[in-house]
Amino acid sequence: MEDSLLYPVINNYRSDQKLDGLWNFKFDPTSVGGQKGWQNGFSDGIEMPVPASFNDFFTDKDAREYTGDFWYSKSFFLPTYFEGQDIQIRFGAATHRAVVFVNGQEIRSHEGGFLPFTAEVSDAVKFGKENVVSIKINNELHRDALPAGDTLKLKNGKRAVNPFFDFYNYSGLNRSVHLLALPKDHITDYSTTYDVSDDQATVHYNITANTEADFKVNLVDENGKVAATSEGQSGDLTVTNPILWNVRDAHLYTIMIDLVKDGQTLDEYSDEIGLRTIEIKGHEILVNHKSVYLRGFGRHEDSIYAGRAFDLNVERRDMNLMKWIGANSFRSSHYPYDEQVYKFADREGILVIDEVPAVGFKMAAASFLGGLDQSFFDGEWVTELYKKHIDQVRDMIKRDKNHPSVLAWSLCNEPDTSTDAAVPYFTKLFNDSVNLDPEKRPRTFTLNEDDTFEKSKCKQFPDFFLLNRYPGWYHKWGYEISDGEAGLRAELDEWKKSDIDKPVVFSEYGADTEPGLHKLPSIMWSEEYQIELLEMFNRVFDSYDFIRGEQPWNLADFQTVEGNMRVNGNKKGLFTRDRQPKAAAFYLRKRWNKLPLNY
Ligand code: GCB
Repeated sequence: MEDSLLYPVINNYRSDQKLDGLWNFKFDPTSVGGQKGWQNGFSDGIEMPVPASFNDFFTDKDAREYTGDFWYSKSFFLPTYFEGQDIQIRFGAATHRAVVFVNGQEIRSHEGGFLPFTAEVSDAVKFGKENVVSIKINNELHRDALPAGDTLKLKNGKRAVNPFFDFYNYSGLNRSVHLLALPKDHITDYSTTYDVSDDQATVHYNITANTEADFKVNLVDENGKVAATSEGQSGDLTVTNPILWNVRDAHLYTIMIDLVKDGQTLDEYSDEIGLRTIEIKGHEILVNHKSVYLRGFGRHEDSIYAGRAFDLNVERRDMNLMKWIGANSFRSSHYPYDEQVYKFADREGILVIDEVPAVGFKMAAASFLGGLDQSFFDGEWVTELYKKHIDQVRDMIKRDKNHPSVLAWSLCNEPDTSTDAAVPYFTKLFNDSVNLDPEKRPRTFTLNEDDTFEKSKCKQFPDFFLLNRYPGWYHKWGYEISDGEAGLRAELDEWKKSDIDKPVVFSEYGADTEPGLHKLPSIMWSEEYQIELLEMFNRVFDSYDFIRGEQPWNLADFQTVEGNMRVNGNKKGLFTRDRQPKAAAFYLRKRWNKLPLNY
């Protein structure tokens, strides 16, 4: 687990300089970079933008599909006034595993392509001089890693990935790189929990630091007025007549933490938080004790040219589209997104189901793309996989716990839960993660079609259910869609009859739709069929009280591996990949804007 995953800030004690821009880039297909001294930096590579996935910049297929080791290198100047401070380089994401070098010295390695990690480089840097950072990255897929897949060797000697998941293996430095200078004695983390009533809210806080110290804490409202103060490493901040953070009606307070030694402030960290509670009661999802019906999307970080790079412009557009259509939530399918996404959601009052990159834990998913037919959790890779899985759950919760927008943690997408081998795996995962979130937000995973009410052996674990269902598309499609509806109702009748009194959210359903394809009467792939499929699901949702949310797949079209099931990617978006509406978006907008919040 990372020591600190606090998002970088600039103040009197902390400096944050982005190392984004052009880096030098090289493929290393035979893994000889280390022998050739690339850890010392190089200047004979390709100029590669950061943050970005390297893939779609290339015009030749070998480069776009490149699988194996690759390197980035950049020089940076470190001013003498940083001497005596803790110098760190923070990588927002490197897909999927990385080794960091500074001035030739190996600093650390990291596994996991969707979460940040920090290299402590104070002992390796030179002040008042140019320094070189190099990073060796590897983008192979394995069954014992997240997300799961295989790496194949083609007869021509090239490597290729076989992802057990349906999104392109975009690779590289997909998020910003930060050069940080922190005081030697510094705050490493903080967390909050909340009690709220109509006229009072209490923030219980807890701070960690790399030293023994005193702490002063202020809570400041949006007008800059101090709403509460406290002292000590943990304590309470009580606000009378608080303005609560509510869904689509967000209000943020700033928590300002000072680390003090001998009466002198040595560090300060401030962050925006929202005063609100989250609970599951019976089949209701409650925010501030009030029921919320989720409407929104599964999404991807995906756009043209830069692939999976975080792009503030795309995110701004996506947030506007979600507001326009009347969404109040999304799932960060199938990996934790860039921190700035959660900051947006905090400000817009949008709830997030935060998902760890545990996807592809199902051999049927592999066979969808030509794989094997066995239980995923019987595999010899499971012990190693589990270590990485729980490690990334820890880091995700550590990184995102202070966002008011985070509603719940999704610990896996569509695992194979219909076999006995899944039970010990998920028993351990749910036990080991129970205390990670001080707020104890609900934990869940998505269940796919094979994991029906009858077949899943893991229904005891989630605090609420996320169902991914595709009648009308992957089965009972086209003219047979009425049978798809009947099947869905039959399954939901079983849920209803059972003693499971927990909310069910439909976290995926949809139809691939080619924008501009119109047909009367509808056929699959036409804009008309996408609307008919959504209408069918909505009729079903409206018939069952315990369904507490609808998140069709996907907000926008996105890139996948090529194959006979995909025409230039997955087209189940309500919006195109360039974020323009399909006809179904107008249909959904009407429905969602009519539904009350607690529908
Ligand atoms: C799923 C997966 C998602 C796919 C989707 C589809 O069940 O969770 O990653 O993209 O189906 O469209 O096939």
